[in-house]
Amino acid sequence: MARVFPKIEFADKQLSAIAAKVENGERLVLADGLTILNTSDLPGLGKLADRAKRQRSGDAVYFSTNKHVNYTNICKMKCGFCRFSKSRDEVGAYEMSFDEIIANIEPTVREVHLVGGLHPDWPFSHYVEMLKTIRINRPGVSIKGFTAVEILHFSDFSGLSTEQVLTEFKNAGLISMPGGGAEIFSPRVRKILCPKKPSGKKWLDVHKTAHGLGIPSNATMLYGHVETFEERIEHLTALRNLQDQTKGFLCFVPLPFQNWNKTGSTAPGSCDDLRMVALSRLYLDNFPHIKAYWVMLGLETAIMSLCYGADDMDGTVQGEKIAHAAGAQTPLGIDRDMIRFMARQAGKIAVERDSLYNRIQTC
Ligand code: V47
Ligand code: SF4
Repeated sequence: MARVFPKIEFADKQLSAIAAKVENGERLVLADGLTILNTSDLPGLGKLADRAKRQRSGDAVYFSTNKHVNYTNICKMKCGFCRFSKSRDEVGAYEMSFDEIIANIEPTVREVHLVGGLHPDWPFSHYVEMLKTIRINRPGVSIKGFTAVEILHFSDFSGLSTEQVLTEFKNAGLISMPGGGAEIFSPRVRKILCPKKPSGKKWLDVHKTAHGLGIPSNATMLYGHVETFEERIEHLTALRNLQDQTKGFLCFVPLPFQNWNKTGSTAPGSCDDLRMVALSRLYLDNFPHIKAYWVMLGLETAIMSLCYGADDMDGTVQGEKIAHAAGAQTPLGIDRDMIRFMARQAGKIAVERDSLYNRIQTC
């Protein structure tokens, strides 16, 4: 029997109109998104987004026993917001050998998140061999690998089309793609933050191609820097439009900008993070999952996010380097007990999943 939810009393009456739209299955538009990002009625917004989450996934919050492998930090792109990338001869530049990569993926790991800098010299064949080596040495591990920006780089380097690159990767063992590199699609913001990065349109085209080849993917948005609320919502609209066509996105991951220094952080605050998670859940009505990426949100805000529409915690995330290079204060990995504790704090049940969101076990 369908669950009947009690009526929510909103302090912000503008949210009542949005609730009516959500209830009637009507799509939210830019003005609704602005209302959500500006509301001071966080309790009302949380109830609305949590309801939308529960209608999709009940009490479950998903996680994966996973490892992030960032195989090199040498990157020719040099995005203004990135503290991870280094030039080849800079102190701290590194390249992982295949043996090091395999040693980093312990036999208990079920999924590896495999991304790195845009290495100026490594040929495309190096990445194909990387996938094959992981598949041979860790046959039980799903590989979620390579951002759309990396795929474009491999295509440039090799002269192959993005479709050919992705086909070779799929044949070598790639299961899905992460959502990195999207930043904010707005050309205005890209010009300021990462002028050399391929456009939002190119990012979307790579994901469209991947979906057409049966490679599902995630999408991200980096927020809390110089973008406007309108630009955030336009980014979500572009993702929603592509998802209408392909249905290939599994999950959306809002990434709060990490910008830590000795006196603290200029990153968005927790209330902005919660509004962003709730907006993601309500606006992206065709995305199955919304991720609370605890590495960048912080553990407390990640728990709260599970009450604001998120139904995924990424995972144990051992080995992450990108957020931590920018000063993220979160642990370098958490264990399953912590995942279970966080889910319970939010009144939810932790469910271990594989890369494609098939349930493995309840924790
Ligand atoms: O593309 C770089 C971002 C991304 C900073 O798909 C920064 O499941 C914040 O995409 N502050 C990589 N973000 C991380 C990523 C990701 C993470 C977790 C799960 C998934 C998924 C994807 O990190 C980059 C860039 O957008 N990034 N520097 C920074 N200072
Ligand atoms: Fe390179 Fe990615 Fe960092 Fe940009 S965000 S500099 S592409 S590693």
